[in-house]
Amino acid sequence: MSIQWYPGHMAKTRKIIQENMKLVDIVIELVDARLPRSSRNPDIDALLGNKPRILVMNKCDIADPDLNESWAEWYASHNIAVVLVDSISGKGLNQIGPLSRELLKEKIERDRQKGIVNRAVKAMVVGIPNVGKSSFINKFSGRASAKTGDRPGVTRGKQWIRIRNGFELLDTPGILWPKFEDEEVGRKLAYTGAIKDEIINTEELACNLLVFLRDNYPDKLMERYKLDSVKEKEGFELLHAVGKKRGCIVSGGDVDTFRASAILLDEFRGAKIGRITLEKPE
Ligand SMILES: Nc1nc2c(ncn2[C@@H]2O[C@H](COP(=O)(O)OP(=O)(O)OP(=O)(O)O)[C@@H](O)[C@H]2O)c(=O)[nH]1
Ligand SMILES: [Mg+2]
Repeated sequence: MSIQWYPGHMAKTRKIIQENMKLVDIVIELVDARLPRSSRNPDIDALLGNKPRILVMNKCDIADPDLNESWAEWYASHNIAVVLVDSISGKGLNQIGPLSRELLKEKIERDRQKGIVNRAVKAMVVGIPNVGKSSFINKFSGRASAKTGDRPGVTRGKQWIRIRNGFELLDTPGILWPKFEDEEVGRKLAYTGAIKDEIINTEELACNLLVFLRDNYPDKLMERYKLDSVKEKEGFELLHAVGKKRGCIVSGGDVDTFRASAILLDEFRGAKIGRITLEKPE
């Protein structure tokens, strides 16, 4: 997969995140619940150091409910505070306040001894492209959120969003990069739309996705495309079958596999095939 981030760009992003991190009490790391491992930045742990963190499994509404639970347990067992969130409906967002105060209880207690109470929790959101950072910030902050403006002496012109539940959010999220070098990771990211289609071979991608669905969610695949059987069928065969069912036929009667691929990927991304998670915890 020929996807490259320029090292200079990566270094710059890292520097921005590191600078912003000094200004916040807690980091809210968003991952895609359909890809709880591959949608994480591999250097995130080193980048965050000891900074308190909440891991938000976003888009939980379109991920496999059973695997949502398994992943949440997996993260909890690795001492990472985790919340399942749907940033469209807002589900799960109400857990973030109490969880943050729990994680920050020592700091809150130190503040209290100094006579400071009810100080807003300063947070920043980080995550890879398309994971839902903007949606999360909008929903979490509420429509009527007000920018608190520049804070002289604290930041160089950074904007904070003060929100009703005792938080101040940095209004620009930290954009992290996923681990593109690993072909399997790249493919999974592409299934979800986190990588632009123009730079990938969509037919190859669709075939790979069909093989994954055949092996992991055969019933959903059969149901969606009214297929009698998917067992032992190769990816391209499945793509043909999907194309046929969807009337992707070119003159001469051949299946337009390019169009079929676009349909499949589109329907996968829109969760029309069902709630699917692309990886399991170890
Ligand atoms: N079903 C579902 N869709 C979501 C959720 N959160 C975000 N989305 C969708 O995911 C897509 C990307 O969301 P954004 O909020 O733009 O993501 P982002 O991380 O800000 O993306 P960049 O700014 O490109 O880095 C949009 O189509 C959102 O509607 C969620 O919790 N559930
Ligand atoms: Mg955004």
